[in-house]
Amino acid sequence: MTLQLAIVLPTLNERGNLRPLVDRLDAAMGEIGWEAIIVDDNSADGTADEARAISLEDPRVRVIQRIGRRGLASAAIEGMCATAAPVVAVMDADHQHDPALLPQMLDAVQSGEYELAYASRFAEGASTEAWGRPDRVKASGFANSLARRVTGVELSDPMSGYFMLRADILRADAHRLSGVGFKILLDILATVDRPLRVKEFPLHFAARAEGESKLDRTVVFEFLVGLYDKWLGRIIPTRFALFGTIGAAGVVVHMAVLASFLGLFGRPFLFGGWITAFDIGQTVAATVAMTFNFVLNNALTYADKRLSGFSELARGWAKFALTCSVGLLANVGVAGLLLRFGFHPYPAAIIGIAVGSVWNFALSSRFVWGRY
Ligand SMILES: Nc1nc2c(ncn2[C@@H]2O[C@H](COP(=O)(O)OP(=O)(O)O)[C@@H](O)[C@H]2O)c(=O)[nH]1
Ligand SMILES: [Mg+2]
Repeated sequence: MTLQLAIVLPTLNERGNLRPLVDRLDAAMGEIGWEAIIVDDNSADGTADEARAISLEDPRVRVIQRIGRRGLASAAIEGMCATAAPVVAVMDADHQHDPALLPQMLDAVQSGEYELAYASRFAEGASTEAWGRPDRVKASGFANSLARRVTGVELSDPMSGYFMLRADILRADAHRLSGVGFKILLDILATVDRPLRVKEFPLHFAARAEGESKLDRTVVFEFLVGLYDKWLGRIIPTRFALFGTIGAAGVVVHMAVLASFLGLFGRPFLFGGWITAFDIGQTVAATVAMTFNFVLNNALTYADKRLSGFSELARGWAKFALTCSVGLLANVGVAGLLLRFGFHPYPAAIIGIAVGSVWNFALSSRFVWGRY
């Protein structure tokens, strides 16, 4: 049987879902030659071990276990580049995507009439009732029309995670994909220079079988991040833009906390004047603002590499605090130096802030949300 289709299954803690999914793939594919590539980001629940156990019995199932890496988009890209199959598909491993659509999607792509097929939760005939997540409904008409503008293709569900395309098209542009965020379909369509011929299949979107969703940024937010990344991401990288915006909000939080602290305790000098209420207020405000930044960056900027659980969060917070305190020194040092070279205080302060932010970003992306 010749290999016709590779099904890429990015996984993060999907151990219990794998065996039943492989059975369903087997049943759905019938006589078609296929392989499944499980791309696991070193899940704590032993998903990769389970995948290897399945692979021993059924060599059509292959495993890529990534160490110290995170992210759905990059996992999907690596999986799609790790096969010789002429057509590649990506789907969730949590049973939300019905494998029964695979043969029809493959027909559409193999016929040559279409270059890409995808399953839409919002096409005519699709349903999402079984999903049970009314909070995560379809992107707005506005978002969809923006998607049309960047991709040149009419899509009812540009955020779909279930699609299939010719492998050569993917490989030709794989190096230009951003890999940021989760919505790789949109990324592919926006990156390929011409509008692809796309066939849409209505999907009956199911509730996930086991485990929990990792991707709970809102659809609209996700979408805006994707668009920003395409348009301006090359000038100011997307993550840095998010990080900087959150940092600016952090300054507002800092000022608000400081103001309320001084409002409450502004009068008395403490410890004979050595440590003032202002010093304490400034420390409290900085701690609150830094924690605020940590929480928001963890939820948004690094949603795809999110830290979770008490010990991971505590360690992340401590590393973030350390990074920021060094960033603060750099900020003050640079600003002070510029002042001495005759800069006006405000531009000096702004350059100091910029240097501090770049430092914070570079270090935290590596040591807080990076490898390990
Ligand atoms: N390799 C890898 N897979 C991921 C990551 N985040 C999510 N996934 C997998 O991607 C698929 C979609 O994620 P899911 O949590 O179901 O998102 P939702 O369907 O939008 O709720 C699932 O199979 C997840 O296990 C990641 O960082 N790395
Ligand atoms: Mg899912």
